[in-house]
Amino acid sequence: MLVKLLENKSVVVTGGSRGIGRAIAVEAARHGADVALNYYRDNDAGYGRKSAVDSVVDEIEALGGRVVVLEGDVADPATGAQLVAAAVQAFGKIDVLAANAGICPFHAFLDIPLETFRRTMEINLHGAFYVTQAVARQMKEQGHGGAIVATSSISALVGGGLQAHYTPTKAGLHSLMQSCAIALGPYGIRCNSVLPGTIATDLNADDLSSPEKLAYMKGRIPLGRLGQPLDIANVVVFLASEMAAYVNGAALLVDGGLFVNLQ
Ligand code: RM4
Repeated sequence: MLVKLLENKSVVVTGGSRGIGRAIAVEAARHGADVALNYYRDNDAGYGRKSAVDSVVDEIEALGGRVVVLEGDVADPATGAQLVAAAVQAFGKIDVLAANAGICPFHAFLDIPLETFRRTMEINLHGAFYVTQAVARQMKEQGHGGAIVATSSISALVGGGLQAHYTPTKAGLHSLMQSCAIALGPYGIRCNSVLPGTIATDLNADDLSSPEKLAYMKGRIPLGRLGQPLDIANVVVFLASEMAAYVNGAALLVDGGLFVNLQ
């Protein structure tokens, strides 16, 4: 019997059509929440005949959850406000934000295209800043607190030779949540980050298509397997729920032991 940890909550998820964001959206619905789901172009039919968005909407509705979908580029400051308006119009409030949207176009440092660097920064960090600010303004106005969880990464703590444009954004998200925990705590708004390790998603499908890279990563993980989006979604649901009522400014590694595994 599932104890529903987000009963009647209104949850906003960015980057919610695939990967970790999709899992967060579905698990929030499984735990009783209504979901406002943002995505951006990420809608190819990776789920059989249906588009990614149609598929996740079906899955949420099959769980009895209400869902509203809004396409928008989080790197556009207006998207955050539009997402808030859509969620409030649909559900009357916002209780939780999963600031999840992110990209990781692996690329060598010395010759990375400027646009690749800029887009990674603008989506992963600036986008999360804009959406967090828009949602926090709504939560403050509502007057009954809330919970914000950013999808940072193990890459906030360690580097990647092909990720010099990416790891700073994840470190930035970790730091953003720490500062927001201070700024928003007086309004009863808790801010925390989840730090996934290597999770099997579209983000790293190309990178891990190399048998050598896949074997290397699995070999470094004491639990002996890559993470799955559900492994992260479960922790986000916890951090968003009243079970984490006194958790504020925290960063939770969810990596199978990858970070601590030196030898
Ligand atoms: C994570 C970590 C993983 C990588 C993904 C794309 O932060 O670096 O190893 O697969 O990003």
